[in-house]
Amino acid sequence: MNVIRFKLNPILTKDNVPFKVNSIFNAGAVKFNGKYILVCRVEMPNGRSSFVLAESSDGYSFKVHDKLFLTPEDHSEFYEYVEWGIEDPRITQLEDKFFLTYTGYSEYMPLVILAETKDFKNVKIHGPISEPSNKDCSLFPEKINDKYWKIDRPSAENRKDIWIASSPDLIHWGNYKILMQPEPGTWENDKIGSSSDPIKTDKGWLMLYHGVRGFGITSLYKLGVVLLDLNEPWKVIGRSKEPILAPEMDYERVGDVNNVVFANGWIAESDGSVKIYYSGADTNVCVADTTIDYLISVCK
Ligand code: M1P
Repeated sequence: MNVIRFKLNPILTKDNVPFKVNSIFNAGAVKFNGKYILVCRVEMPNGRSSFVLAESSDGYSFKVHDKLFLTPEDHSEFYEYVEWGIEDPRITQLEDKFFLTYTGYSEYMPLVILAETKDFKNVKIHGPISEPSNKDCSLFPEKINDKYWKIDRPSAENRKDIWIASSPDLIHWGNYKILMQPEPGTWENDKIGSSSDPIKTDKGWLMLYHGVRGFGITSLYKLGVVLLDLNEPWKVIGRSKEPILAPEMDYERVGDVNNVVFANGWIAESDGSVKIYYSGADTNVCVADTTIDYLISVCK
């Protein structure tokens, strides 16, 4: 199986949101109490983003909640770092807690915010876990060598690479290492960023990522996959040579930002299948099906 788009894509558009938004897109995904939960970014009419939950019993047909889940205003002591919006949540389950890593956007430029919840009702916001500019942060879903691990994308001096770091407590980070750089002259020439929490397989950690290449005034966002060593996750042991998903359909080609497929959520099922939740043209939420075996095969 390759990566197969769901035939009823997009599964969510702004018409599915029971209040006024400009768009719904870039959803983090997790299974909780037997339900599929999406934490979706909604761009509000003022152009700043918040999060709303959508839930489903089959992973394809979602109902959007009628109230926002998390807003910049919920960030009281950290408000100045999220005043322009919160964006692109990734969700990682660590034991009985769900950790959200997302972009806080403000006059200081993007940085990474950490929050946690046990029930998708009450949220504890820990605040920034990076300086600006940094985004696209995902956590590994278990400790490795007795440490927590994150991947993220600092930007400086025109560099947009993926880095990895470890922590004893998810708050204090160090042991920074470069993980991946864009591949010059390819579909990911300009920048890369991680998509969601890596999936553990017997061959290594599977990590989904986006790669970007600019053409004149437009940029193409595509998805690739990489395999990291199980015990030394800073070591790349395989990487897709070609994108596994690229903008082709009208709902990926045309929207608020044309020619974008962007993912920040995926769910691995017990039968080896994987649902990739992604957005087309920064305007909707879509899903595509694939398998762990296929994703590993393209990393070889
Ligand atoms: O427009 C595509 C994406 O652009 C940015 O992603 P990144 O900085 O990682 O390339 C983000 O604004 C993202 O929300 C958006 O989908």
